[in-house]
Amino acid sequence: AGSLVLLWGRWRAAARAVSPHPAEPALPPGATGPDSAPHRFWGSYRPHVYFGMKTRSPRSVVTGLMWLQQRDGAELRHTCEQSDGLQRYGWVMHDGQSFGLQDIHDRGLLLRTEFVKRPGGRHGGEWSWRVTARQDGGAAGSQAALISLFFYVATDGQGTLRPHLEDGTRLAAVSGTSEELGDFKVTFLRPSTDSGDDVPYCSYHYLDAWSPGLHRLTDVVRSSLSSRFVFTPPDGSRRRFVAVDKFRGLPGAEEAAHSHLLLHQVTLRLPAVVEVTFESGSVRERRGALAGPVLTAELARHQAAFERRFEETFGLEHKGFPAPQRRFAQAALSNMLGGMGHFHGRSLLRSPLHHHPVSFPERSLFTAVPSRSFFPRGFLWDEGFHQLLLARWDPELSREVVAHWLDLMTAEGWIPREQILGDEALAKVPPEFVVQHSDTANPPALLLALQRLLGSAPPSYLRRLFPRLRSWYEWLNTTQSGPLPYTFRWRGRDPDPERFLNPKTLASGLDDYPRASHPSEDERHLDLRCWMALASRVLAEAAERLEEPSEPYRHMERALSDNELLERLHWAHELGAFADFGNHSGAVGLRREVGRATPGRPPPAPRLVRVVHEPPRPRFVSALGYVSLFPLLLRLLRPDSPRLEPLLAAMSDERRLWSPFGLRSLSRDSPMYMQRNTEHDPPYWRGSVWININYLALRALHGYAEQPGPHRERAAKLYRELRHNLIHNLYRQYAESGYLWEHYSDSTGRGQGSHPFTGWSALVVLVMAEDY
Ligand code: 6A9
Repeated sequence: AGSLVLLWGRWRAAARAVSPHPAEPALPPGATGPDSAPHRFWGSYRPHVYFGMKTRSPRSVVTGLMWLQQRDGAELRHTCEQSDGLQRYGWVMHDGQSFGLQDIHDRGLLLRTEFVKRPGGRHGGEWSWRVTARQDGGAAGSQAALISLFFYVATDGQGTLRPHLEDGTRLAAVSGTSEELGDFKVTFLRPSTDSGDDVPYCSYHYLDAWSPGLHRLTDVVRSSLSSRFVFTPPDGSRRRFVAVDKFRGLPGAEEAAHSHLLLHQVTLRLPAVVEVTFESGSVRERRGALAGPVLTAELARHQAAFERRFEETFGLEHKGFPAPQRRFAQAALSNMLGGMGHFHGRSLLRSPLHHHPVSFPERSLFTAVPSRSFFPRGFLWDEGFHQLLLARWDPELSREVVAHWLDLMTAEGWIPREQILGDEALAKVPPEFVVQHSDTANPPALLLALQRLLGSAPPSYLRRLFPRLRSWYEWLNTTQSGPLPYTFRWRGRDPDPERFLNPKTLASGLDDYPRASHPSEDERHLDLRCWMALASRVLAEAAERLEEPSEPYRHMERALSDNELLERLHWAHELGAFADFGNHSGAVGLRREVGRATPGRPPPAPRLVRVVHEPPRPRFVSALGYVSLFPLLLRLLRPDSPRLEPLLAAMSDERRLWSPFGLRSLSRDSPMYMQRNTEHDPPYWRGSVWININYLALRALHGYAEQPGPHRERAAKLYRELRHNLIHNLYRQYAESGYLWEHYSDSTGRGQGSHPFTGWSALVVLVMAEDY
């Protein structure tokens, strides 16, 4: 019987690790649907395509745009790809709800994509698009540029679409029905010139095809293109071009037909304007089509409202920022809002008790994304920073996002770090990165956003969140506990230390930031301890607002912000800073090793292996960088702490953390500074400037500058200089490269990593506004 009980216990634990949390969902059922939230039902919630819309529902009908410049070597554009090499694209204005304006610069072509929504009916209202195509710059060749725009509507496993053809080739409209939209009609209006006249000549094609899923739409269209067509305007300038022909199936695709695609292609000379209207069958009386001059007026009205609201919210004009910098800040915010996605699908999870990954039940996630091209999906700690910004623009929207994330929680209280939901998201991730491990945490940065929302959040909202917040906290507190009381340790570090210069700690979010050289159970991680202090404080504040017991959280908060205990556990005298503790060797390196040769085979490529020159022992980790600053970053250090001075000194020292472009992640005199981890793995958090941490630094310095204390003046000075450097460099990079980036070089300021990466770079708006 004893062993049966044991088995039962193991089975239960395994099931809990990967099954949903039992508390009622933070989002009441239907809360995001067309009845409760019609104003947010439709949106540009497909951040991974250059332009597209869908509804916040599981298998939404989607709409989108593709384009092709009709010249040699030009490619079909659809999903945002870095390899497309566009000079610049992104939302110039976007209000996160009913209006957006985007400019796309693609080698001589400027596409402006705009949408505006109009409320009405019972299915989330109606909307219109305007796509304006112009020559960009004077660089075009002698021949007037010819381009094709492809507008499509596609289903995702439910709903029906019907084409309406004119003259056999022009897809004038698509009518359809779906679960969440009822009857609807999408109309592709005839193109006009800039001045509103009919274009002199254009050519129409259409495609009616079935795709295995939304993730194959580009392939379906690409494989249907044929170059047998001739453009024959009346002026006699004939030329060949490419258009959709018959769809003959995808090579090698045996998958079932899942998505019905109807696509309208119009081919024309620049400049041209094409409008599309979406009309809902449930709108009984329509004040005329939202097109032409009516659309022009609506767009202008929304632009003016956006400008006004932006100034009311952030006050950048009032602060004296010139127009180009204000436009930059508007674009940063707009790309954050225009990067919001609605994803639906199942995560693949794995617990230490499972041999195979298990799929979590279907979930929807409404979230911003770090990068539309490279990471168009949800990341847990990134989202905390995204929502710090969005909570200022639209607290209701932020509340929804936070609730969505909490509803992804497992029975144990774990929230998987990376959310890869649905075929389109999955198509962007190499298989080895898909499975999420149930021992792997991620900083609870969402609590930073929640802290900002607490003041204005309705108690009913907090009450729904609270059981989940409590579980999340408990989960972190127990599964990530450290070797001593009031210490913490990130689980899930790279298991094979000999393969890396320093085994990574993906859970921390600071991936390759140097930690103890030999992962062990004796480690204590300073950043996690500080995150837990913050978590304790936010939990206590939430509990107090709900008149729930808060003393356990307050107790933890006091213990974790006790400066004496902090020093005992984490002050490294030899480093002159706070540090992690663990089984650590300060003398490791990578050596090129040539593998053993096999006779008759080419010699194997040399690879890098780690050599340990000095055996590890329990000690503080000899790295000065972002982790060392955490007690300051999260404002746990008292303003009169004797440790504040050495930290401020390290921050302002050019040989250590100060760079003209922001604080670098790792001190320039650290042995690991800008060192690769393996031959395939360049440095990431080993010197570069990261904006989320710089934002925390500014927020903290601003706080220390406001409180009396011996270092007040110094903090104020550092604050001013750091703020200036950060704004100046991000603006310069954006102006020069067209993008915000994932991180920035500490030696040149250049943007690095993926782009566009609005993610935490958009915090520059709060920095400009001095809103902490
Ligand atoms: C790899 C491969 C095309 C790394 O911004 C998201 C995260 C951050 O949370 C983290 O702090 N980024 C930072 O160190 C990007 C992580 C991407 C991991 C997935 C898949 C490429 O897919």
